[in-house]
Formats: sequence, structure tokens, C-alpha cells
Amino acid sequence: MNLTESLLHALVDHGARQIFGIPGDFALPYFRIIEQTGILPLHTLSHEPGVGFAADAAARVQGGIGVAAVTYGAGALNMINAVAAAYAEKSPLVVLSGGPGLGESQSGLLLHHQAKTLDSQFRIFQEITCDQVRLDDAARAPADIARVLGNCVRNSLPVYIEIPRDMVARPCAPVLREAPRAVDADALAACVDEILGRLRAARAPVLMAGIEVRRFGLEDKVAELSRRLGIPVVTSFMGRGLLADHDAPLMGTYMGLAGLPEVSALVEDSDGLFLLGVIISDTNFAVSGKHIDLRRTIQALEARVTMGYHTYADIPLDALVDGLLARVAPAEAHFGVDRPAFPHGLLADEATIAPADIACAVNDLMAAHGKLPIASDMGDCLFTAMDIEHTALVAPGYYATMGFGVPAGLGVQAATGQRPLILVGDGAFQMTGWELGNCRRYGWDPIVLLFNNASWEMLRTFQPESGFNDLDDWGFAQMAAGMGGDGVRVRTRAELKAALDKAIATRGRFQLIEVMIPRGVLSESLSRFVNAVKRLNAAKAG
Ligand code: S1T
Ligand code: MG
Repeated sequence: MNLTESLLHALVDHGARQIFGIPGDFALPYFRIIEQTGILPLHTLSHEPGVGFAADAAARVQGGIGVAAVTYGAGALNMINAVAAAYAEKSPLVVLSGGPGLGESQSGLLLHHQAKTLDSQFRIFQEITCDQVRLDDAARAPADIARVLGNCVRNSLPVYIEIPRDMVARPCAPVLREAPRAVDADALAACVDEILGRLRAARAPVLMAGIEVRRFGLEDKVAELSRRLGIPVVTSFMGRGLLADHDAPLMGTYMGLAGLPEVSALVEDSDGLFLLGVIISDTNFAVSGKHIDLRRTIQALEARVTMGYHTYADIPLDALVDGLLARVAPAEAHFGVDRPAFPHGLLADEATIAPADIACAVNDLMAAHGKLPIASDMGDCLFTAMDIEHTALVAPGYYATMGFGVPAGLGVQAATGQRPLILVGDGAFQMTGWELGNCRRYGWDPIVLLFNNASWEMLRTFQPESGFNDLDDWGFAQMAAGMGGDGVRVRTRAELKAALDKAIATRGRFQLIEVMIPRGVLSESLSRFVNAVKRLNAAKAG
């Protein structure tokens, strides 16, 4: 077995199901082995940001690790934003980069694709990954790979593996996966006892599920735990889509002043808020109507559990959930909640289209044809997703980068085989929408709802006086055919409904529905979010 084969088998062993990538001369040797061995299917895309977003989304939906394979310098450095997004949102992404061979790195010549020094790339990736290795010693490689991939899975964070191009075919032993780390049973028992004591003493306990519940594959167990505890569940903004297909007492998504008042009140009035895998970020908590005293909450994140002024260390989320389930008997009665209703029944008339109409049309579509997993970009399309029925959702809800939506949708279909619905604004589509041109090669056929308000509208809501937020009319729908899909531009609600009915009935080609939205017409969630931010800023300014 050679070093690349050993690495590929280790990736499969740690939960990889495919590789997304773009080669280069520093990467051709290891790409050749990827293609020849077929150990993992390879999907090449058109631009490295898309490679990173697709691999990230695949990791999020399949519950394993995502793999983004690139060349040295121009390739890897082109993907930094996507890897940073994966780091911020705790997605277990493995970056494979080709690199200079030992001989050439000692040639005394400056090499093409190098930035400052030959180590610059390695150092840059140290800032956005939890572990890194350069495979320049075949004897050490199996242990190094085991350590790095073990950290990727254990922390649910990106890692970086550089493969010098003169090492790819070196004989190499197989990688032995690291043994799982033991959890201190006494510490776990004390932690579980204290959590249950606090929840039982609370007048209004609430469980908030965050992204680590998905990252560590715990949705089934957390749904069961919420039923056993008999307490209402909400998701964080980033956790939207969690428990969508599970029988759990799910009230909705917490968005503070930007969200549904009944959900916000449940969280902000709780005296027993259990934050399970929730990132304490501004997008999750910045627009709270009432200040949430985090010292009175139970926070389980990054293998630590904090209550009051003390922290239990080394309590992985899966061990904590198992420990709680072991102590809470199955519920006798079914605990149901009155979940706020989502909009249905679009009026298919000649009125222009608002984001709320898109949510309504999608809810009608899913009611008639079954749920679709959603990949959303950043922009009002993501706020509109809050008015869509609970379904699997991948979105940059915290790091908030544009360009995620289309590549992420391709990653979802590659990973699950399910046809995704992609929500994307015109600004974000200008960045990575062209990855749709790769659908035909792989048989992917997403339905794409392009919110075209000819504007960076989110920015305009904060700074309406700036003319640079105006975007031109690119005519996206007309470009679909050339990329191997079908495109249609819709201006009325009747046209939107007809386009969706045709799209869902057409398989094998991506369906691009360019929805023309009058400038300044926002989703209700975004309107509430902007008003909340403005109110809070005004209050701070005194
Ligand atoms: N560049 C990247 C890669 N990500 C970003 N989030 C931004 C810039 C800043 C930014 C926003 S929202 C926004 C920009 C440029 C405009 C989005 O325009 P569009 O996709 O058309 O969506 P909509 O019209 O619904 O706003 C966030 C605040 O940082
Ligand atoms: Mg726009």
C-alpha cells in the first residue's frame, strides 16, 4: 500500500464518503491515485471556494467528515474563507493539499504558487484548523494521519494535511484509528446529577439544541431525551433544521427580537435554559429581547459543561446525552407543544413576489411532494428559510459568508442522493452560482430559487444611502441552458407556482427559478432582525 492509499482508507474509516476537489501540478500525483483506486468518489468543481463549501455541506448532512482536495498555493489559499467558515461552524472538514517535494524545496529556487515562504501555507492553515500535518515521513505518516483525523472527528473541526508530491506513492503502512478516549465516569455522573437537579427545580425549563447535536450525530438521542424530560425544545438560529424529522416537542427557532414572540418568550423567560451544543454567538443571541444571564444556563459545548461559576471538563456531548438518557426513564405520556404554524396556501395571482410568498410556495410544494433538504446562502433567503417548514437545512448561519448556497446544495445531493432546494440571493449567485455547470456531469438536479432583488439588500437595510448596493440585472435564467439546466424568470405569484410545479416534475437537469423581487421588499424575519439591531444600537448610543 502507498501513502495516498493509506490516507484514503483512513478517510473512509473516519467517515468520508466522497472527495471534492480541483487538482494542480503539485496535486496531480495524488489525484491520479484517487482516481485510479476509486477508494473514494472524486467530484471536481470549478472554483476552490465551491470545493470547500461542498465538502463542508457534505460533512454536515452525512454525519461523517468532508474532504476538500486542492493544489498548493493558488488552490489551497483560494479556499481559506470556506475553511474558516467550517471552523467557525464546527464542520469536520479535511483539507488535502499537494505540496512541493523535498528535493524542489531545497533547490534554492522560489517555487511557483509559493507566497512568502514554502511554509506560509501551512502556517496560514494553522489559524483555521485544529490540527495539521505535512506527510514528509512515510514511517511516521500512519500515526500522524490517525492523530489528525482523530482530532477532526473528536472536535468536529477542520484539519489540514499537506502531501509533498514526491511522497504520494511511497510505501506506507495502514493507518490504525486512535482508540476512543475514556470519560471519567464519576465526573459524568456528578454532571448529569447536577443538570437533572437544575432542570427539575426550574419552573420553566427549556432545551435549546445547537449545531453540535448534528455534528456528533445525536439528533435521535436528543429527540428521545426531550420527550423523556418532557420539556419544550427550540433550536438556535444556527441549529435551524435540527430535529426536523424527529418526534420531538420542537417549538421553533430562537431568534430573539427577530423571531416569533412566543418562541422568544419561552427562552428568555426560562429559569432552566439547557444549551446543548449551542455556540454562544451574536447571530444566536445578539438580538435577545431580554438579557439572558448565561450564568443561570446549562451550557454543554466543546466537551465542557458549564453551570453557574463552575465547569466540568472533558465531558463529550455524546457521553453527556447517553448519561442523561441512562438516568431519565422513558416518558409515559407524549409531550406535545403547540408549534407556531408556517404559511401555506399561496395565492397564485398576478401580484408581485415577496420573500414571504416564496416560503409559502415552498411549504405548499413540500406538502404536496414531500420534504426537500435545503441549502441556503447568506442574505434574505436565509431569513426567509425561517418561515419554511422544518426540514434539513445547511446554511452559514453564524460565519455568514456568501457563496455557500449553490456549492453546498451540490454537496448535499452528492452526499445524500436527495434532490436539494437551494435558496440564494443574486449577489451570492454572482459568486458561486456557476458551480451549477457541474451538475450534468454528476447527475445532480437541484431546484434553485434565486432571490433577485438586483441588490445587496441586506446591506441596504443597514445603509440605505449607499448606491453601491445596487446590482445590475444579469438575466440569470437565460444562462441556465448553457450550463445544462433549465431556467425561468418569474415576476408574479402565479408564475412562481407554475415554475415550482414544473421544476419538481423535471428530473435530471437543475431547475433555476429566477424570482424577481421588488427592491426593498424583505422577509418578515429580516425586517424584525434589522429593526431589532437598529433599536439595540440606538439604545447603546443612548
Ligand atoms: N462577502 C462575502 C463572501 N460574504 C458576505 N457576507 C459579505 C461579503 C457581506 C454581505 C452580507 S449580506 C451581503 C453582503 C455583500 C449582500 C447579499 O446580497 P444577496 O446575495 O443579493 O442577498 P440579499 O439581496 O438578500 O441581501 C453580510 C451581512 O455580511
Ligand atoms: Mg440581492
